[in-house]
Amino acid sequence: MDFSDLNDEELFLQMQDDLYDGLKEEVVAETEEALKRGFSPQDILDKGLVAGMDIVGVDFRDGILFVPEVLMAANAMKAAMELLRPLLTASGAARIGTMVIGTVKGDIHDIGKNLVGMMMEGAGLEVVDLGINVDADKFIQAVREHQPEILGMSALLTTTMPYMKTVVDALGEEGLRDDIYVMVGGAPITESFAQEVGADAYGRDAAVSVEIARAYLLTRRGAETPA
Ligand code: B1M
Repeated sequence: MDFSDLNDEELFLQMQDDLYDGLKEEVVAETEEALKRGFSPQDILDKGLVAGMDIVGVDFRDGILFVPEVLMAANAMKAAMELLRPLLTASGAARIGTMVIGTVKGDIHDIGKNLVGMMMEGAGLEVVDLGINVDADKFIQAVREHQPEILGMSALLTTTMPYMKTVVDALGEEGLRDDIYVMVGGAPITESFAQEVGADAYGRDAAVSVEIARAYLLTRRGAETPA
C-alpha cells in the first residue's frame, strides 16, 4: 500500500475511514506509515484510531452500523494497537507498583481497558490483566494473589457499570478495601458515579488514568517512607 500521495491529515482521515470499514490490513499499514512519519502512539490514537472508533460508536448508536461491522472495526483497531503496544509499554523507569485491571461481569468491551493497561505498563506499573467479564470473586482472588496497590475496573455499558459497586462492596466484606486504591473508567462512567460506587478515582481516559495512578503511588510511597 502506498500512502506517499497522502499528506498527514489525509492519512489520518483514511485511517478513520478504513477503521470504520473494518479494513484491518489497511489500518495496520496506515499505523505503520504514521509511525514512520514520526507520529507518537498517542497522536495515532487520538487522530486516527480513537477518532475513527468514535464515529463507529455514533453510527452504531444510530442504527447505521450493526454488531458484525463494529466487531470488524474493533478487530482492525486491536491489530493496530498491537503495533503500538511495544511503544506504549516500553518503560525505562523502575517498577513503581502493581495494578490489577479487568472489564466487569457481563461486559466484553476491552479496547479501552487494554489501552489503559498498556499505558500503565509504560508508566512503570506491573499490570495484571484479568480480561473481560470479570466477576467479584475473580477480582478478589487476584487482589489476594498479586497484592496490587491499585485495582482498575472498566465498564462500557450502563447495564454493567453498577457491578463496580458489587466489587467494591466485596472488597470491603473481605477486609481488602482499605489498602487498595480503586479506579474506575469507561465511556458511561462519570466522576459522580465513581463516588457513588465508592471508588477512589475516575479515569476519564488512559492518559489521565496514568497521571492519577502515578500521583497516588508517589503519595503512597511518601507516606510509607519512615521519617
Ligand atoms: Co458496544 N456498545 N455493545 N461493542 N460498543 C457501546 C459501548 C455503545 C455506547 C454503542 C452505542 O450505542 N453508541 C453501546 C452501549 C450503550 C449503553 O450502555 N448505554 C454498546 C452496546 C449497546 C453493545 C451491545 C449491547 C450491542 C448488542 O449486542 N446489541 C453489545 C454488548 C456486549 C457485552 O459487552 N455484553 C456490544 C458489543 C460490542 C462489540 C463486541 C461489537 C464491540 C466491542 C469489541 C471489543 O471491545 N473487543 C463494541 C464496540 C467496539 C463499541 C464502541 C463502538 C466502541 C468502544 C471502544 O472500544 N472505544 C462503543 C461506542 C462508544 O463507546 N462510544 C460501544 C474505544 C476505546 C479506546 O474507548 O472503551 O471508552 P473506551 O475507553 C477509554 C475510556 O473510556 C477510558 O480510557 C479508555 C482509553 O482512553 N477507560 C478507562 C476505559 N476503561 C477504563 C478503565 C479504567 C480507566 C479508564 O480503569 C482504571
